[in-house]
Amino acid sequence: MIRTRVTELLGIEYPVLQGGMAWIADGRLAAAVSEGGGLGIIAAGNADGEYVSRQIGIAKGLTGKPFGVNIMLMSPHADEVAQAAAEAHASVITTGAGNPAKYMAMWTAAGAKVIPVVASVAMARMMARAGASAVIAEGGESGGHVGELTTMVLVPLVADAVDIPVIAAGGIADGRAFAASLMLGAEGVQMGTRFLSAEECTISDAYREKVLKAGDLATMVTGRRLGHPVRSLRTQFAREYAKAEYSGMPDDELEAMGTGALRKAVVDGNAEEGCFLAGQVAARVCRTEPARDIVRSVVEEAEPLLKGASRWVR
Ligand code: TUI
Repeated sequence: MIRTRVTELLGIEYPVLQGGMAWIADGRLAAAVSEGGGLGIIAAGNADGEYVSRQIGIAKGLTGKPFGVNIMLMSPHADEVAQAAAEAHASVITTGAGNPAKYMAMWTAAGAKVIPVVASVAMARMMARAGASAVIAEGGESGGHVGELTTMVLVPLVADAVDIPVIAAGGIADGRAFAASLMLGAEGVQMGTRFLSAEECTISDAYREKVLKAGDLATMVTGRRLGHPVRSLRTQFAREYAKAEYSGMPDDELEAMGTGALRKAVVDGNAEEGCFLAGQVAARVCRTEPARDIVRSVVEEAEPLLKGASRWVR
C-alpha cells in the first residue's frame, strides 16, 4: 500500500490519475479507473457544456467513487464547460493547455479541488498562490500539448517550489516510472497513454493497434509554428503536417489541416488524416487490459522497487 497526500486529498486507494484525453476520456473510462481505485477524469476537450454534463451523469451511474473533469483551456467552449463542471459539483477539476486563474474562485466556491497541469515553475507557484489543491507537473514526453521541460527536470523543480502535493506526468506507464516519480518528489502520477490500452477505452481499433505496436521513436512533435506543439504518433498525417509547417503554407491553411484530425483518429482510425496523440512511453504499452489492472499493477510493481532501493546504500 502506498499512502501520500494525494491519496488523502482525493480519497482514493492508489495515487494514480488518468489523464484528461480529449475525445477519449469519457464517463465510462473515468468510472472504470475510479472503480479500480485511481482517479478517473472526464476530458472536456473541445466539447460543449452539455457533453460534459452528460458524461458526468454516465460516470455517476457507474461509480460512487470520486472522479474528475479536465478543462482544456484553449477550447472555444472553456467558459461554458468551466461553469458546467462547477454546477455538476465535480469533486476534482484539472486543467490543461493554459492558465485557469480566472475560474479558480468559482471552482473552489463550488467545492471542487482544483489541480492544474503546469509545465513550468512559475506557473506552479502562481497556481499554488491561487488556491490549487495540488499541481500536475507534466514533462514534454507526454502526448498531446507539450511544454519545453522533461519530467525528470520539471518534477523536482516544481516539488521544491511549492508546498502543495505534486503529481508527475509525462513518460509514466509502469511501476518503475511510478517509483522514480516518488523519488523526484511527486506524491502521485497521472498517466494518459497507458490508459489508451484499457479495455474500457473506446478508441478505434487502428488507434489501439498503433499504440500497442509503437517503438521508441514512434512519436514526434508538430505544431511549433502555430505556437501549440503537440506530440503524436509518427503517421502519414503527422509527417505531412510537419512538411507543411516548413513549406511556407499560410497559417490558416495549416490550421485547417489540423481541424477535426483528433476525431478522425479516435473515431475513424484514419491514418491519412487523423492525429493520433500519444506519449513517448507508448513504446512500453504492449497489451490491452482492464483499467483496474493497470492502476493496481503500476503501484504493485513499484512497491518492491521502492523497498529494494536500500540495497544501493552502504
Ligand atoms: O493540455 C495538455 N495536453 C493536451 S491539450 C490537447 S487539445 C488539442 N487537441 C487537438 C490538437 C491539439 C491540441 C491535447 N493535449 N496537457 C497539459 C499541459 N498543459 N501541457 C502543457 C500545459 C501547459 C502549457 C502552458 C499549461 C500551462 C501553460 O501555461 C501557459 C500560460 O498561459 O502561462
